[in-house]
Amino acid sequence: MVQRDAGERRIVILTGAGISKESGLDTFRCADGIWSRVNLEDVATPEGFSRNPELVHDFYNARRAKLGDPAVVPNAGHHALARMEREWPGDVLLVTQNIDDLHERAGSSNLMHMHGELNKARCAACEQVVSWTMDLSVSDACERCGSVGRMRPHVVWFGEMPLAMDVIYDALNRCDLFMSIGTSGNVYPAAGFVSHVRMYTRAHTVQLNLEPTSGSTMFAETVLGPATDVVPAYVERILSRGW
Ligand code: BV8
Repeated sequence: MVQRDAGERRIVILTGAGISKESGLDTFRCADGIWSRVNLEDVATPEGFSRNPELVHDFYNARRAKLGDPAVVPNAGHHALARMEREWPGDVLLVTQNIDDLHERAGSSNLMHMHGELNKARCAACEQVVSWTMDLSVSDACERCGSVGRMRPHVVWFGEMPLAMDVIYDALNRCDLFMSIGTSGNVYPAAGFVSHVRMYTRAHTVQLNLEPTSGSTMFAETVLGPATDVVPAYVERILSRGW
C-alpha cells in the first residue's frame, strides 16, 4: 500500500469519560459510574429537563463544581494527546464525548466537544451560548434576550443532535488513523465512528481502553490499560515510528 508521507497522514481521536477518570472525574457505566446513581432519563434528556429543571441543574451544577476543584487537572493521557497535536506533522482532530475542559487545559486546540461543554450555558429561547462556570438555575436570565428560566447547560442530551457532526464525518472520511480512547462505545453516533471508518477508508483503527468493550472486535488493534499508561506510550510509538 502506498503510504502518504507523515505530513499528509491524518489522525482522528475519539475520547470518552475513561480518559478523565484518573483526573478524578466519574465515568458513566463503570460499577460506580454516574448512571448507577442517577437515572439518565431524568437528567440527560430534554423531557427530563422540562419535567424537573431544578433536578437537572443540580446534577450539572454538582459536576461543574467538581470540575472547578483545583485537584481536578489534566492527566498524562490528556497531555499525550496535546503532544500528538503539537508534534505530528499531519492533521490531528480530537473529538471528545466529554463535557469537561481537561483536553483544552492540557493544550489540545483542534478539538470538538460533540456532546457540548459543562462550562457553557445556552438560552433555549434565543440559542445564545455563553461561558458559565457558576451554578445555573431556573431564575437565571439570558443576557441577550432577557428570557428568565430558559438557560440550560450547553450539553447534548439523549435525542438531541450532537455538535459538529459535519466536521467530524468529513475528518473520519479522510483519516489514516482512528483512535478510540476511554469510551465504552455505548452511545451513538460516536459508537458508530469505528465502523464508519472501516467501511469508507483504509485507516488503521485502534482502541485504547481499561478493559475490552462490546465493540473491541471492530478495531484492528486494541491496547488495554489505564489511559495514563497506554496513551503516552502509544503516542510515543506513533511519533517515533508511525503505524
Ligand atoms: C442522537 C450528556 C439523533 C452529556 C450524553 C443509533 C444512531 C443514532 C442514535 C442512536 C442510535 N441508537 C440509539 C440512539 C440514541 C442515543 C443512544 O446512543 N442511546 C444509547 C444509550 C443506545 N443517542 C443519542 O440520543 C444521541 N443523539 O443520536 O441524535 C438525532 C437525529 C436527528 C435529530 C435529532 C437527533 C446523543 C448522545 C449524547 C447523549 N449525551 N451525555 C453529559 O451529561 O456528559 S451521553 C454520555 O455517554 C456522555 O456524553 C458520555 O460521554 C457518553 C459516552 O459514555 P463514555 O464516555 O463511553 O463513558 P462510559 O462510562 O460509558 O465508558 C467509559 C469507558 O472508559 C469504559 O469502557 C471504561 O472501561 C473505560 N475506563 C475507565 N477508566 C479508565 C478507562 N479507560 C482508560 N483509562 C481509565 N483509567
